[in-house]
Amino acid sequence: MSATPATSTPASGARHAAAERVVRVARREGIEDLALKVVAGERLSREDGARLYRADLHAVGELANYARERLHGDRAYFNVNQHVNYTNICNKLCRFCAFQRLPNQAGAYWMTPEQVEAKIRAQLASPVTEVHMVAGIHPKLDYQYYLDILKAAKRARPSIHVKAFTMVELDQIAKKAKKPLEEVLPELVAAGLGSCPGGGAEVFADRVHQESYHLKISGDEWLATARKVHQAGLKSNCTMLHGHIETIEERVDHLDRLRLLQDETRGFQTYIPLSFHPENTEMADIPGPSALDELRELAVGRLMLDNIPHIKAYWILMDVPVAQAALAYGADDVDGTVVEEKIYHEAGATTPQEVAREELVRWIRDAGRVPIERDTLYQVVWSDDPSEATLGAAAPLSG
Ligand code: V47
Repeated sequence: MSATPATSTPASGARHAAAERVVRVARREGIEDLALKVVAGERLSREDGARLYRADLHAVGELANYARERLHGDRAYFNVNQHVNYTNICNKLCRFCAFQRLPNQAGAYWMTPEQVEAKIRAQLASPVTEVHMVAGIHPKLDYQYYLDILKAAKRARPSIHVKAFTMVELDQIAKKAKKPLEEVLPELVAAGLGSCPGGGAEVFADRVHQESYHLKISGDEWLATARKVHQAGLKSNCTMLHGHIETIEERVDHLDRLRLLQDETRGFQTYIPLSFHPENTEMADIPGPSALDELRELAVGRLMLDNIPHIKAYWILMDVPVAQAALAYGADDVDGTVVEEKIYHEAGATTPQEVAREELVRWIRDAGRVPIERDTLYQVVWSDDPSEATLGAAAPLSG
């Protein structure tokens, strides 16, 4: 690398110094070639990805932080949201899930549209901008039900953005509608759907699909469904469920397949690595990932997914201090206030089920970042930094 950039401003000087530092640290840990690629904005290969999983964590973290700051500076995003899990009845029997119930099992429930509406009305005093609606695959719910719960959400709070239905739910909804998803999506949008969450992707590899979630759509089907969602003009998130039976190569394959679809559609907003929570699941003998594994997964995600704008450290999954540290390991988003998280708490999560907006702001500030409240599509809702007032949509990807 040259010692000084050709036209030097304080900002370009600082970027250059940061680049020199990450290359130096990477050299010490045997990944200088990867650091030079990242600094030059070159794409990392699958082989590079596998090396990131085996290299020194803190060198990988520094590199991911470099990529994160190049995109987002000191900004860290959060939102004021509310979860509604409209049913826990599910016929997919995923071995990693503690949330699912069979129809006659103790604790099984489904919400009527009126109950969904009441849940959302109950939060009217709080400045919620998003409802996150995901659930099990209840085989008896008909197509009209899904339209009705969207309408119920909008009736309760017309301004709310409804982020609902994973690719797995969308597959079920189209089957119930007896129509192609391409015809169903505009009807869901007309009823109130705003975008889709990233769940249900698990690990795309066929081996993992067969061994831990074989009744659910495959990796190929998840990607094909996401393609249709993006082609319908909707944004979605994407995830990977890590820390169970998958290998490093299967994780890299998963990330690469997300990246290839994103090259095609540009529809993914945010990648969220979901750390496996074993309690009360059929895979309870597996310990699940450590905090260090979680940091690495976020960092590798930032470095491999060079075309996905945001990386989320979902605070519910990890202790708050880990989510704070994650903001220096590639993550730029911590999710939101949540209100009544169920999926991870059934599986042993010990974090609170919700958090006040002011607490999120404090956590982010304590981590040395600038908190930005965003809406679901990353429009700025609030910031205490006056320069953010004109930020608008998500910062563009560079490199
Ligand atoms: O689809 C289920 C996973 C997902 C377990 O898009 C588990 O903003 C770990 O998708 N251990 C649902 N993971 C959660 C989800 C999500 C969460 C937060 C934000 C967004 C977003 C999406 O959770 C499921 C499945 O992949 N899951 N059980 C478990 N025991």
